[in-house]
Amino acid sequence: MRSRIASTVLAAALTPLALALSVPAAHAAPAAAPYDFNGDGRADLAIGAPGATVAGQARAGAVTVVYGSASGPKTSTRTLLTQNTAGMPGAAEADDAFGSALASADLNTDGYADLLVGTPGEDGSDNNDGTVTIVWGSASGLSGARTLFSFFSTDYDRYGQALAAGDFDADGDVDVAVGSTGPVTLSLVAGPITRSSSSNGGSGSGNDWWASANGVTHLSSGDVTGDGHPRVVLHGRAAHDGAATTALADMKISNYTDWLQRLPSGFVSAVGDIDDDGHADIVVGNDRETSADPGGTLGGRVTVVYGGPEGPDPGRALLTLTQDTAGVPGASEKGDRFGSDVSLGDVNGDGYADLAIGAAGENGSAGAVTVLYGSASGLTTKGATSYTQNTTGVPGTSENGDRFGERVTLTDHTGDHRADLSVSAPGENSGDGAVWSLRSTATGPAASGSTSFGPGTTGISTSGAPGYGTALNS
Ligand SMILES: [Ca+2]
Ligand SMILES: [Ca+2]
Ligand SMILES: [Ca+2]
Ligand SMILES: [Ca+2]
Repeated sequence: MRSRIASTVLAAALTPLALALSVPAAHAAPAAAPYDFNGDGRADLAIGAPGATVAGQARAGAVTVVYGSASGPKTSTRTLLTQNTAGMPGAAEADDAFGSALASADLNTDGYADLLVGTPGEDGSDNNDGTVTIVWGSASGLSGARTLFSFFSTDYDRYGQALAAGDFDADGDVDVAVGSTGPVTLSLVAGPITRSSSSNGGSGSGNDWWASANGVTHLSSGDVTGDGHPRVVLHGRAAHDGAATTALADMKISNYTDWLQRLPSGFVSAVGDIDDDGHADIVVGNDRETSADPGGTLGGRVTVVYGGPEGPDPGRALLTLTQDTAGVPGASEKGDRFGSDVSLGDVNGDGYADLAIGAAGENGSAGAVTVLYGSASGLTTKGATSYTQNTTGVPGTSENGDRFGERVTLTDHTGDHRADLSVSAPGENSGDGAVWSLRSTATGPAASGSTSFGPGTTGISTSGAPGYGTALNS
């Protein structure tokens, strides 16, 4: 079933001549990997605290970036970002919620990854218009910023509540996809985007698949077909019954909303190549109970959709995982929220993407995280491991309401080509929130030697409920 309620398109201003000139010169720096803001080959960790009080303004929001090192994210090297930081557009105001969404790519291809920060509560032409800030990478880390183009401000609110970056229109430069609420719920801002560039156009659309009241609530992307261009996974809630809706879009097509491919429904997703066949695979998390979502499951579930040349591979069965699946640690219990977040990355360095799954509701919302491993035949439960704050070697103690696993990210912070596991618990210490980082070895994330830090360590006020870790590297 295809449907489209509203679709408006701005003509792209890109000319064939500009395209020809965009071929990189021989001396150009190779684009940095996402989140490597200082270009040292180690990805850095960005942590959103949208509930943070800034200069007395409640819930203005803050982001800390902790730089990678040979031993993992190193809190002594960090950058604190708010809308009051010198060089940042705007000002920290109550309920802006700066840091609600994060994404990264080397937008200006200078060898330093750049950071995109969503501020959905920013007031503009009306309340909660929303804005997106680009902060530029450099050899010394993040510094200097600009505001991302926003084409339809009267037609949407909460612009920046979801973000993804990639060459979505397949013209050779990095674009930004932005989720919002209102008649326009998804915008494509066309690259190239540099410190001084003017707009290269873009498009915006809405769709009955995701109700305008909730809009596009989450985005992920990856090369599902193996053709070198990323597809976008969209999440929202359906207009007619509020059910989670998830679809795959090819934004190379101008009327892509007419050609959406429906995916198993959920609220979050990750894209990566679990079986290393050249087609990235899609993992969708749905942490709701059946009473809260028509696609829900007791305790929550995660579904793996294997990629193929046309998108989802029709020759491969969906793999549905719950805590009752044989080989998955734990048991499905009401409110576990298995699938509160998902992340894909090659934890053990064998070439197959591995999967981290948050279960933020486990044990009275103390929370837990499970890691499952990829293989040539797909995701397996062999070696499946769970981590909590009570795991030996992991700092802290599991307490009700911590929500450990609300966000997870598999990112190589040490530069050894193994993705390390970072986990947030936004409920830690009555809503202060905190983040844990576990270095990966050939046998997976090591609890021994793992570290933890919270807002106070990185310069953020613990007034109110900052919710440190509400967003992490995506
Ligand atoms: Ca780095
Ligand atoms: Ca850059
Ligand atoms: Ca694959
Ligand atoms: Ca692996």
